[in-house]
Order: sequence, then C-alpha cells, then structure tokens
Amino acid sequence: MADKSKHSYKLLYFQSRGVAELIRLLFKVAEVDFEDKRYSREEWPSQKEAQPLKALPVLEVDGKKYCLSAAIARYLAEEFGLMGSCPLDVLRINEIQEAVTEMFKDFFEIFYEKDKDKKVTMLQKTNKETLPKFLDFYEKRLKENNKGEGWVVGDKLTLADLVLYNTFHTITLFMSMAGLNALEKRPLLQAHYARVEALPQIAAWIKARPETEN
Ligand SMILES: N[C@@H](CCC(=O)N[C@@H](CS)C(=O)NCC(=O)O)C(=O)O
Repeated sequence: MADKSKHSYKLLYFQSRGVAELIRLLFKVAEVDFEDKRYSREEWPSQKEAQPLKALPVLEVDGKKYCLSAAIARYLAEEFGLMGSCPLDVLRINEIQEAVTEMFKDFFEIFYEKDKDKKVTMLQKTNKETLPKFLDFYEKRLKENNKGEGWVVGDKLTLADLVLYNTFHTITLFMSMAGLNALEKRPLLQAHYARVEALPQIAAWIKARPETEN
C-alpha cells in the first residue's frame, strides 16, 4: 500500500457520480484523503477554460492537473497497490475496464434519448442484444479466478472489481427504468457485487456520499 500522505489530491467534478465515482471509490478503498470538489452548473463556465481538455474530472496532484477518468483511475490504482502484481494481471484489469467502456457506448445513446418510450425500447434491445456478450465475458473472467468466489484478478481486490461494482450500480439503476435487472440469472456477478459493496470502506461511503441522480 502506498504511503497515504505521499501527495495531496483534489478531485474536480460535478454534483454527480458520473465518470468520477470510480476515482472516489479508489480513494475510499485505499483510505487516502482527497478533496472532493463538486462544481455546480452555475460555477462550471468560469472553471472550464482552466481544465486541460475543458472537461472534468480533473485530478490535481500536488497542485498539478491531470485529466481523463480512466487514466486517473489507473494511476491511482497503481499508487494504491490495486493494479495487480504482474503485467498479466494489469492486462486482465485493463481488459475489464476497456470492455466496460465499449459496453457503455450503447448506454450513452440511450441516456441522452428524451422520449421515455423510445428509451425503454432501446434498453430492452440492449439487454437482449448487447449486454449478454459482455456479461458472459465478466462472468468467465470471474470464474477463471478462484472459481468465481473471490476477486476478478489475483487474490485481492483490484481496480477491476471496483470497475465492475461501479458499472453495475449505474446500469442496475438505469435498467430498472425499463423494469429490467441486468444481473438477473447471473449469481456469480451478483455475489461479486455484494462482496465489493460489503467492504467496510465501500459500505461506509455508500451511506455517506451525497445522493445524486447520476
Ligand atoms: N472521457 C472523458 C469524459 C470527460 C467529459 O466528457 N466530462 C463531462 C462530464 S461527464 C464534462 O466535463 N462536461 C462538461 C463540458 O464538457 O462542458 C473522461 O472519462 O474523463
């Protein structure tokens, strides 16, 4: 585990979980302090130009700005000893993170659809046509490691477990709009989700974090 006081961290994002929540989960699991700065819609225009890609999240490390949520998450996982113990572990972890990014391409379009009925139809289609391939993949990876009874990679929690947990949290909420449960008939993935959520640091954060829509 990294020296907890090695750097000073300030996370800049909005009043939502969005693509910053994985970063917050990493800090919480590692029990490393960070400033969780959340800009309002009104504040954002005055902050935008100061950001490297004019978007958030941005992580300030000792006052220097770093951007792009996946890059930040990988950096923190490395710092906090959550990036596996060899290059092949890193590859397995990256596979999961990239698969989630690919899977989300479908969801972004649905997310921005304004027509409620259209949204439900799109969710049903995704649930039938896109999701199974990805769920099979996550399940296979989990099963290959300790028969699916532990973590996705190796014998301790890594970034990959947090990625899956955070993803299913969002997707479960989203799909419930169409009366669907993404993890139905996926007991291994359900149990893995519950295992991550039961970690004391995660359980405490779920209770304490501000309630936001997304
Ligand atoms: N792929 C980037 C996405 C960055 C991004 O698009 N951020 C959005 C919020 S999720 C943003 O800053 N929107 C405000 C704007 O573009 O003005 C990442 O993961 O960091």
